[in-house]
Amino acid sequence: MESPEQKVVRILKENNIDFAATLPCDRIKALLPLISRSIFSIPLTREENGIGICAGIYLGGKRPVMVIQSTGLGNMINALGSLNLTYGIPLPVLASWRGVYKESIEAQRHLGKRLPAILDAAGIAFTMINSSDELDKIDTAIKDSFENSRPHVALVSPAVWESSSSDVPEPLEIAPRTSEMCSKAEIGKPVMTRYDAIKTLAALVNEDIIVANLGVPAKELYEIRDRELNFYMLGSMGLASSIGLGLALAQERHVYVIDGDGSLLMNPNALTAIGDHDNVNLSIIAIDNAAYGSTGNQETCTRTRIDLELLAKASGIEDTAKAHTQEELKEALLGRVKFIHVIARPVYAKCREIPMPAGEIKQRFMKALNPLAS
Ligand SMILES: Cc1ncc(C[n+]2csc(CCOP(=O)(O)OP(=O)(O)O)c2C)c(N)n1
Repeated sequence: MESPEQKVVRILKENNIDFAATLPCDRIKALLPLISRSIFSIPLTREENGIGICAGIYLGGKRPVMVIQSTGLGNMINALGSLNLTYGIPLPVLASWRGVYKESIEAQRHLGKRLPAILDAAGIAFTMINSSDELDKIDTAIKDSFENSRPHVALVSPAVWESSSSDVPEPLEIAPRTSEMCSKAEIGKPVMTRYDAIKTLAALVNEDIIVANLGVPAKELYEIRDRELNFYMLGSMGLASSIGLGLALAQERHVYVIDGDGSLLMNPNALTAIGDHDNVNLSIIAIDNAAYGSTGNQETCTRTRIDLELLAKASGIEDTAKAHTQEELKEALLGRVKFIHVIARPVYAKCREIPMPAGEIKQRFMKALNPLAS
């Protein structure tokens, strides 16, 4: 007889899910290995980062799902609102719903019991699944998400898995390995501006994708060279490189991401996720002006302490470079270096707003990427 876990995997497969971004919950420890055996799985380190990766996967023409613990929804609300709901990007989320059914962990209860009200207030569609008899509702939730281009959360009660075997899968063997990091970096006085760096990139791309970070970077790219293969972020700070990773995983063009020091420091999980995926067709251009430039140049800790290139290396990204000049940046871009640390001057530029609503940015981009899709 089909177990509840097997039924969930069958529903995911029947809905042509290509990628599953996951973060564990004890209640779904039998489900997760079953999913990863038949669907390309991306282990997450923070759920919000999964929103960016899954958005990139969808924009790249593939179908993602997220499988997480319901507590993670608390880490996702801004991104669900400012990315998925703003652009109309689908995302089915299977959330192991903690805090409400036979819950022994006190810390789960506060958020868990309020989740339906929180999702409702945030305008996020959700379905409660209280027993294994209701698992077909997952199918309906996934279809709703893709047909209506919106996130849809299935809150799956632990009651669903009560009849399942509680055997814990054997842990993977840990292979011995050597890690080595030897690096001395000089960060000189900045000469380039972010505008110079974006101009250098925009002059080099042809069939490549550019994902531009929110705020001034997106507006500068629009002004320098608007093109259909530019994806302009309007919100979801911290997720530019995550969207880039999802795009690189889902399709074959090279993806350049214009990211910023403030944004990368908000979500360094993006770097560990990229470091976890070898050979992706992705270059992160981390424009480090040592400031939250778009909000008035408030300083970030790259001014004195943190070297983003070393952070990238420590996150597992081996192919890195620093660029102080447009010539150095050009060389790194042509070499498709994975992480390019651009040392830039903070300039508080006033740029006009991008005169395109989010839905149009998405549609134009997806059409250019896959002209045959409807
Ligand atoms: C969660 C969240 N916090 C704060 C902001 C406000 N905000 C928008 S852009 C930005 C600065 C981004 O700085 P950085 O990534 O360094 O890029 P820069 O503007 O310097 O190019 C901030 C703080 C936001 N949009 N979202």
